[in-house]
Amino acid sequence: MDFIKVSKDQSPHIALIELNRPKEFNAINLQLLTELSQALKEADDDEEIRVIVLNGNEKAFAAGADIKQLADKGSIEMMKMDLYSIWSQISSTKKPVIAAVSGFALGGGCELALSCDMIIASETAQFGQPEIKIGVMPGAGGTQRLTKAVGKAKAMEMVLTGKFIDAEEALKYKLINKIVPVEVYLKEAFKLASEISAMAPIAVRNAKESINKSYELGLTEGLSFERKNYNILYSTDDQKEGMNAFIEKRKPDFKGQ
Ligand code: CO8
Repeated sequence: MDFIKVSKDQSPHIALIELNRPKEFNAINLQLLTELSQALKEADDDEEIRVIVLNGNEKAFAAGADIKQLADKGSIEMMKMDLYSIWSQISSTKKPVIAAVSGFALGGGCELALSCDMIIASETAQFGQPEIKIGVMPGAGGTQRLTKAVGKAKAMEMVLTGKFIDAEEALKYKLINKIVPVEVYLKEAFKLASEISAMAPIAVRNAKESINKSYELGLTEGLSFERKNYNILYSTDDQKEGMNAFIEKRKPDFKGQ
């Protein structure tokens, strides 16, 4: 892979996926998007991996889609490129994905962070949907996920003016989980990933799926979905291990079975 780095050696159950196009502020071109989708699929299919951390670099998580690649495109070409089906791999990843965001998360970069399950931000992080300034609008979930995260008024302001918000404002609007100094933002994302990776993987997966369903279903259907995902956990070894470990006053050893 040219634009994506994957490492699994920091922790036995955590995959670190990093965008690696630093000169262009990690602008997302078709190749980067394809490689990212492939890396996420591989980590999702890897039995050893329980949590994925997605990182850019200190200056930029990603400055959006590669404007130079899109500038001369027509609507039919955009349809044929079908970036959306590649993009959908990102949001359909079953394992938790934590975005470690420092510097710019703009346009498709902000949408990429929003497609993750949690965001740990450095104090230099800036989030924005500046597409309006270049004659378009968000096209990878920005009008939907951003609105659900920050509410209509702030989403309208961000999307219609293209103005960025800093980490403090992002925290105030519940877009992110935590702000930490830039020197430790990746370490902090790993800390969170590590906590989650100690839990029962199938329970984590079902819980993530159920929370995401709350965006799509009404309360009655959502509760019914949750109940099915809950009941099914009673056929896992990890449920027996977790409950017995509590009763026996010891730490559970979850196997993902
Ligand atoms: N695309 C291509 N190149 C970029 C991008 C980008 N998004 N962002 C930065 N670069 C390049 C610059 O062209 C420049 O290259 P060069 O050195 O060859 O001239 C280099 O990175 C450094 O950039 P700057 O000189 O501009 O650096 P500054 O520090 O002055 O500014 C910014 C940094 C603020 C990040 C600025 O570069 C910027 O505003 N970038 C564009 C941000 C933007 O508009 N993003 C939205 C893009 S559109 C989009 O994301 C639509 C998503 C739809 C996805 C659909 C998929 C399914």
